[in-house]
Amino acid sequence: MVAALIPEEVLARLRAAERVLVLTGAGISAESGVPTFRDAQTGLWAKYRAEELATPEAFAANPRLVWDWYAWRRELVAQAEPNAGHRALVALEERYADFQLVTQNVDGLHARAGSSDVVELHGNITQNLCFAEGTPVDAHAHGSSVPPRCPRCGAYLRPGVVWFGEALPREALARAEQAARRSEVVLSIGTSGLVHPAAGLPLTARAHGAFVIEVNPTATPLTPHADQVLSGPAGQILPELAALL
Ligand code: BV8
Repeated sequence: MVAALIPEEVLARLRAAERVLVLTGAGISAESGVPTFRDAQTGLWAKYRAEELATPEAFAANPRLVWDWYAWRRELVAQAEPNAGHRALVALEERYADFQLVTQNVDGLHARAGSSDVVELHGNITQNLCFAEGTPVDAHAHGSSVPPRCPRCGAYLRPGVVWFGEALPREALARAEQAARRSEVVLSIGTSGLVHPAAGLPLTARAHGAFVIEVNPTATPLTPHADQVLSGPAGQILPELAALL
């Protein structure tokens, strides 16, 4: 495997830092076989765009279609394993007194890799909520209804993720923004930087003096604002970075 060139300044900044923020997107799970948002949807879903299905309006209009889309994604996530990129972040976390991992991903792979205290900005695909009450529903009657219905009020269940047009969980967003304001280095990994307010976090960190490092094989709207860009797959770059620190 060709060693990725990690600039000395990246190593120096990460060695000197005490407070580090990591923001991850779908790209860190790509090497686990979980499709990213910008990858063309495969098979049955090829004719839909994720932004069209991941909305409360889509669910209200066609609950079964949206539920089945999440069932398909849940199956992919259940078969996926954390990859070397996820594991490298577990090693990195142990180096810092103040390390905050914030993810846009709903696949739960960071926690499965062993990361502690993961801030999930957009929820978790393995959870269900009552569509009417918004409250978590753990076990639910397996009746014939698709989507299943809330055992308390009979409304449909929905996946416990944040849809487009929905507010992010207040506490998660507050913790992410606090970390962005205090971090000395921010690593933005595997995100297209298109979805807000998550995409604003590295810029908030930069505005508060943080050194911004982007890990992504392609350019994003963050790239011009990054101090260093490590162009390549997270599953290759992050283990090298962790080993060199
Ligand atoms: C909000 C969970 C306000 C669901 C997701 C109209 C009304 C309201 C809001 C808006 C509006 N118009 C615009 C907005 C704002 C909107 C937004 O930003 N839209 C975009 C499309 C313009 N945001 C929202 O709606 C947010 N809410 O603003 O609420 C509000 C406030 C108060 C009260 C009411 C409302 C909610 C956004 C959250 C949406 N939910 N996910 C689900 O999963 O089904 S977003 C989803 O896409 C992901 O979670 C992620 O956050 C986002 C972007 O995906 P990425 O993670 O970046 O992945 P992507 O595929 O895009 O890119 C992958 C990257 O990885 C690429 O760059 C690729 O190069 C790289 N890569 C590939 N392989 C690798 C790699 N990198 C490293 N290694 C590799 N191997």
